[in-house]
Amino acid sequence: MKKVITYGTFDLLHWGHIKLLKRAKELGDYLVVAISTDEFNRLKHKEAYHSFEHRKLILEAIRYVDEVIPENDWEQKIQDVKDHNIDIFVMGDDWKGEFDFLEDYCKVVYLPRTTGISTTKIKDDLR
Ligand code: C2G
Repeated sequence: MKKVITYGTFDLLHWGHIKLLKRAKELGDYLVVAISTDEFNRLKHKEAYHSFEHRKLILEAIRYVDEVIPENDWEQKIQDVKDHNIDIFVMGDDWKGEFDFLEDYCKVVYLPRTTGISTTKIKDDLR
């Protein structure tokens, strides 16, 4: 079984997130999503509208997602890859290069980010 992992806040879930999760799942058989906790979002200077618990509930309802774990800090990725026997790490290419250190532990794939949508755009448009 080929296991894939990806990380993110996934706030105000939109079709760009879904396209990322769909493509990530297509790279393997099992997709783990590490969702940033509210505390870690503060470290990322991000303010999520939905709480961690609610973002977790939403992600767990997505057909492409097999497991959701918390992302508490920047340092946990290597341990996550080991603990979950991950074969492929996936992120949108706005992060290209940032996680190449994981290549010692698993395949690293950056997927093209979906243009025309973002949580920030949603907030701005609604304002
Ligand atoms: N994404 C995308 N297209 C968009 C918006 C987001 O492909 N229009 C992707 C991002 O590239 C990322 C994932 O969806 O791979 C989640 O996006 P965010 O919730 O914004 O994640 P981010 O805050 O970048 O957190 O340790 C890594 C961080 O937790 C990543």
